[in-house]
Amino acid sequence: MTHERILRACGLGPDVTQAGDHIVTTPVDGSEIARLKTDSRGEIEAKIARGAAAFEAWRRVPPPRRGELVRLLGEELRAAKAELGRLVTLECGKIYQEGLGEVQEMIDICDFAVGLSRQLYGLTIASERPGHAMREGWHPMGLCGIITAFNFPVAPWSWNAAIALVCGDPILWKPSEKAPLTALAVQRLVERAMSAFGEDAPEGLSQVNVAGAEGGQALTASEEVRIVSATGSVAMGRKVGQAVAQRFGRCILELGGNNAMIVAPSADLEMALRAITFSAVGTAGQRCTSLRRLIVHESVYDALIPRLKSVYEGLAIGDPLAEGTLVGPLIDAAAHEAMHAALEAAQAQGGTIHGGERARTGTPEGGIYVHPAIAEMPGQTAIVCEETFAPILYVMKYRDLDDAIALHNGVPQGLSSCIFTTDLRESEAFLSAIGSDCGIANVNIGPSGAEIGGAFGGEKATGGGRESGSDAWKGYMRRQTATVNYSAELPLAQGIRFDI
Ligand code: UN1
Repeated sequence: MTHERILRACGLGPDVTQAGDHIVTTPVDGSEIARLKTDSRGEIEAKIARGAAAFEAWRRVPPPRRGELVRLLGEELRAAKAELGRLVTLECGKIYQEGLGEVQEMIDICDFAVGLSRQLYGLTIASERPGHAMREGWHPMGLCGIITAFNFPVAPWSWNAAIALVCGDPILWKPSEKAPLTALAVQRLVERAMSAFGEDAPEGLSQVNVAGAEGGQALTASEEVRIVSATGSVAMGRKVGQAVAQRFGRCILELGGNNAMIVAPSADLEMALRAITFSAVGTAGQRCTSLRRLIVHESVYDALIPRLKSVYEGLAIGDPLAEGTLVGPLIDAAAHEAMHAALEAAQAQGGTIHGGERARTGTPEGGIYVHPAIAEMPGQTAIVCEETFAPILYVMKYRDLDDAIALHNGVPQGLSSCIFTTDLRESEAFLSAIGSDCGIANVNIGPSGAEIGGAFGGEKATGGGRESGSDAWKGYMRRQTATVNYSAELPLAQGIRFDI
């Protein structure tokens, strides 16, 4: 299928793709696929004002009715799964299976949010005063700005959007400059869902702002944007976090990861091998949950690492739209430079590198395809503590589990983690208060590929935010504690006497 047909199948004709001068290229072959119109600062301000106005109407709509809009969006996504999955692949280079998986995450979170729309539960609390009732309730918060990254161009939007919408918050999306087409395609689906829904979906309820960094800055600066949920680098998150904290806005940050797996002596190595490969080379190592560090017990190192190297040698690298490909391209030349620099640093720090070079046979001209790299390291050197958004797996040995956990936690980031073991003592220790310090901790599965039902996010430099399932919805609402006195007396709390 030509690039143009993939775009058209998602409703993106020349009226959209040839409307301006922001050039979008595909990492598949480096070719230009669109020239988009970008929003000026004034247009972004106008969108913020429209979103804030939409809040006035949307917060009045009962939550289960708001859920109906998200149900309709889920239906649109189901119908468009194949086309949208293909566009995800075209725009960010992940293989088609993963493109489909990303759209499935969107469908799943819509289903979750529909149920949630009837379950925004509060609490009743025992009051210490006679004839008083105390309760805690949740109210809509306001306009929610959503900043997304190129590597997951649509799913993280949906984790925020589906939940924010049922919580009563309008949404304004600033997609990555590298992946705005998927955002425009999704916005079309939202608009279809809105017209099927009826007139109680206000204009401005869901908007997209195609812009560079200034688009994100407008969201972080405006008092009207009550919540800013941002996915991206630690450097970006630091700026967003500070700007939003300055005005006492709320931030939900999902930043970098430097995810590790501990392979213990009792591990099922067959399973570990598959999990390592999927999580280290999937999305060409460009997931925030990608496996970047492998901490292997010295007793199984020689049974595992040579096999891993031979699996790596046989990986199908190439066109991500082609059936059977497992590793697609890097997003751009800058990603390749970062990978190259990291491998040079790893070597200088005592590492032995396998793979990492350009893959030129059987790969589309113009794209940047690499052989995923394994770097056997003498220890957790400086470069291992950095997140390089590329398929580099640093491998280290350990002898004692406490040391392995210390190594595991000894990096700035705290997103996802896992252990392969069949020893209950080890797995429980890993999940305990003295185990993994990450937001996500798994046993006998890799660190990537989380389901939407759990809260997604991590600690330390990962930013501390939680999105998606569990009670992450509370981040999109304001909490209200209410006390009602139904007696004819006015007793004060704490037994204070204040007679007038
Ligand atoms: C990301 O890379 O920003 O857990 C998100 C996973 C996916 C989401 C990754 N469900 O790997």
